[in-house]
Amino acid sequence: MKAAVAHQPRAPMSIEDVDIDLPADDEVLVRVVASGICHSDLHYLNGDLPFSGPAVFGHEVAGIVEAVGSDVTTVRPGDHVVACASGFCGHCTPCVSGRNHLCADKPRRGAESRPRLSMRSQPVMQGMQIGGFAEMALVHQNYLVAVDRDLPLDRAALLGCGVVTGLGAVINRAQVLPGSKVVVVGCGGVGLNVIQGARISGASQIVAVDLASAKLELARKMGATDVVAGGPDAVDLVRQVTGGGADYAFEVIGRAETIVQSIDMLARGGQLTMVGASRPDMTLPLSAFKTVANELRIQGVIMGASPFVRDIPRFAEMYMRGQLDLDGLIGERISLYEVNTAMEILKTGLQARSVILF
Ligand code: CND
Ligand code: ZN
Repeated sequence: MKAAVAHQPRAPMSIEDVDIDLPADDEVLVRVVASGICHSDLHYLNGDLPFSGPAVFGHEVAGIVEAVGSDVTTVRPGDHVVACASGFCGHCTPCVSGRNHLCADKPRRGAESRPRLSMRSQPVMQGMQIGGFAEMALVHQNYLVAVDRDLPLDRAALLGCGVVTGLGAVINRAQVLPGSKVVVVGCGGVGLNVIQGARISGASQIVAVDLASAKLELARKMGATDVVAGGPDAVDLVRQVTGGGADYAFEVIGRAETIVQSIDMLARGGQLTMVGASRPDMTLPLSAFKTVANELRIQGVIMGASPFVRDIPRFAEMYMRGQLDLDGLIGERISLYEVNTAMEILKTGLQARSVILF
């Protein structure tokens, strides 16, 4: 099968033939129909996060089940499915505590087993155990959920990361209350879904902050009531429009400067949720005094703290009922051969999600 193969950081991926194994007992072979391009893949390709090539990235995937292993009970051939990086074992303490996004024993093939992906008999790393920049993906059944066949698969793909991460951060982690004031710093594929989550939760004011004016326009379409240009003046402007700061801030970029800005945008008693991924060695200058005196709450969230097998079908239904906008999240539909150009566009921040169609 054809796949976009990353051999090293800071170099373009190349479209090559990659061998994919048959499903093991608990695995599912998916014919990929759509694969979204998330900034988390760019963090690896940029060299912010380590990987050793060759590797196939791509984790925002929707497709059709082609074949299943003998122990697979959750999906059948022909089912439409969405993959999610929050694969879970179902047995560890986080899983049995209802937090399977924090699974401590994520299912994977061990080093002693044949690799799922290979090239010229050498193993190929499968990004986030999904490897979605490819015609086929071989994944553990607990990385998949079936969705309604009426849901278009290009939009379904977005549910697997950008939507679950953004909506989940608001609904599952921050638990934004109706009538509150929310600021969202960074309005990309994930941030736009934080805005939608705030709208759905009944926030009375949603302030979007981004460097790109095109993103701010899109943010308004997703529910932002006010927009503020990113940069050094953003904190003062947000404090002005909110009349003293937001009840909830979401940082959806992963940069120290914007995290500090997001904290400074909070009203007393406010809560920051950090969504953006950063380099493992990045630290923050945090005022301990202000954090205590203003009773600030600062937390992280991974994959929207989402029990995705529950949430993805729910979010799909919200789309079908017109409560969630997925159509406006797609900036462009591309072929696998345009994946490097799409990564370059992602770096500029000018466009919403690019989705590869197979
Ligand atoms: P994307 O690149 O689409 O969006 C980032 C946005 O931030 C763009 O619109 C930029 O214009 C904007 N931006 C950049 N710098 C600034 C600035 N200084 N001030 C204001 N706006 C700025 O990225 P994405 O939406 O795909 O992902 C966003 C982050 O979320 C990224 O770090 C990704 O890795 C992370 C993420 C986290 C999780 C999780 O589970 N916590 C899951 N998926 C993605
Ligand atoms: Zn992602």
